[in-house]
Amino acid sequence: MKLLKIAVALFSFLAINTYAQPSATQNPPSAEAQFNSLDKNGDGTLSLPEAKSGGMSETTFKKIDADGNGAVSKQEFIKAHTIQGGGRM
Ligand SMILES: [Ca+2]
Ligand SMILES: [Ca+2]
Repeated sequence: MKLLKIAVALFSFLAINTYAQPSATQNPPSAEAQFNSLDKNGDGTLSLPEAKSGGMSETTFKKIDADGNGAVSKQEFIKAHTIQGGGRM
């Protein structure tokens, strides 16, 4: 029965298509959570030793520290994360 095969193929195609629809509201929760886990003393900024203990290199730390005050604020951290996530380097 050829027709049945086509019907089955069509059905599974539609099923996959429906299933594969991406959810538009996908917010990566990682940036802020990562920052909080790195901020050991909870003062809202990352010092160089804190960043290093989290596996960050000094080069990366200085790159993320946009205003160069020697500490990475949550905004700076999230901003760097967003840029990396967007794939624009
Ligand atoms: Ca801190
Ligand atoms: Ca800074």
